[in-house]
Amino acid sequence: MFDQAEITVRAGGGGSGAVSFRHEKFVPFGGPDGGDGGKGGDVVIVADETVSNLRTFRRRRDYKAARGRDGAGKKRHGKNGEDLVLPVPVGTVISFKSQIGGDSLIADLEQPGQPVVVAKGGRGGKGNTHFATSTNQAPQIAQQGEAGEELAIILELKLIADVGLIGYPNVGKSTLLSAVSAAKPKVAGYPFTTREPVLGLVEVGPKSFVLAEIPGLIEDAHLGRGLGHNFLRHVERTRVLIHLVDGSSESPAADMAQVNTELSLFDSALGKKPQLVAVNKIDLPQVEAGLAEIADSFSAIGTDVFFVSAASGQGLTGLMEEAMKLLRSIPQVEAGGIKVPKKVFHPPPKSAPPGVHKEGDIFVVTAPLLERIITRPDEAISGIPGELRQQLARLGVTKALERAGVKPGDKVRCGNFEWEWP
Ligand SMILES: Nc1nc2c(ncn2[C@@H]2O[C@H](COP(=O)(O)OP(=O)(O)OP(=O)(O)O)[C@@H](O)[C@H]2O)c(=O)[nH]1
Ligand SMILES: [Mg+2]
Repeated sequence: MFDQAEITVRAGGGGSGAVSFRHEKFVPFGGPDGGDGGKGGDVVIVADETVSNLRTFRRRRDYKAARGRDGAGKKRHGKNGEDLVLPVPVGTVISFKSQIGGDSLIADLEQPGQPVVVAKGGRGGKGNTHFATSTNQAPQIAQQGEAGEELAIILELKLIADVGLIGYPNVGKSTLLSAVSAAKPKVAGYPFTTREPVLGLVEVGPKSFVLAEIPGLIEDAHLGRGLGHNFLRHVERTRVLIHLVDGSSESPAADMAQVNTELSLFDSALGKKPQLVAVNKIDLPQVEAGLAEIADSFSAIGTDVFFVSAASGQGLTGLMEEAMKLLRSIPQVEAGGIKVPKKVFHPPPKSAPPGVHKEGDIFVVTAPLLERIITRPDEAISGIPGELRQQLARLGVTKALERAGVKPGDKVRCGNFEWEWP
């Protein structure tokens, strides 16, 4: 009963900062005026009521937001990359697929309009204006844009049950669910056969609703007895309850009252949810014989009841039609129009201290932060500019190279920048 898709989302990278200098008529040595790069677009997933399934995401798996534009001279800031917004059905659960294995929950989009940023765009690089110091008025370096976050995620559409099927263990909930839907929960003559909620789609004419069997509730379920407590949360999401009682029990009305007490003790709002009460197993001779008495005991407490047999199917159509009617009388979106703040999910950082390895005679440095420092592309670099040396020391690259045994005259490479070790 799950609709699922696995996709890769990539936020836009930041634009690069510019290396540029003022060229003014009467100013022979203009200062640096390289603008910053724009921020990359985020990938945002939004719960959208007009989307009903995840089919689109099984067809196309890669999603990429726009990159930020590069900065330019005259301190012009690069344009920010546009966000990529992916609409998914309300009720979609998003989890992060970790390379190490195991998934972790990113978001549970339960409310229409609820957004979550699943991949954050990279920040724009700083232009060379930021690198000017009192001793270096003409910085030749700027910063490249930061890479956008990239991750593999799993989208799962949980069917949200409209109607909850509750009642004591063994009253016939699974039998009823399999009689009215295609669900196939296990049926057995002992309590707690069903240990997790089971969902089924019930069709009533051209309409349908999702019915969920809530595992057996017993006295003190709210204190954690039986299986009830964990599953009361599922009841919270439903809009209508069908409360099934066993007609062959000693006192069906007392059973119903007991389960309702449990519901209210857990959460008073649950006890107030609209309920349809149905007495089951009326096909049994002893139940049939006592029907009038059962009817009296319910009317004494002011409760209308349906009489059904999950086994023979008697009365089930009427019960489902009534549930549909009740559902339609309750507004679907109670939380409509609520503004939910956008949450941002950050995958675990990949940052690591700078690494050095040798490729032939060349010392190759892997240091994302250093790779982001760029030099003026039109300037041939002889040796290593003093300003870059400072950055090397600051980022721990100098130490890493020395540890790797670099000697003056050796070739060093980082990203697409190569120079000779002084
Ligand atoms: N005669 C008769 N027996 C029924 C009827 N409905 C269910 N039963 C029987 O009652 C027993 C329990 O049925 P289930 O459908 O497993 O009951 P449940 O409420 O899902 O039980 P748990 O999941 O264990 O809480 C089984 O032996 C069923 O065959 C019915 O309408 N008539
Ligand atoms: Mg069951």
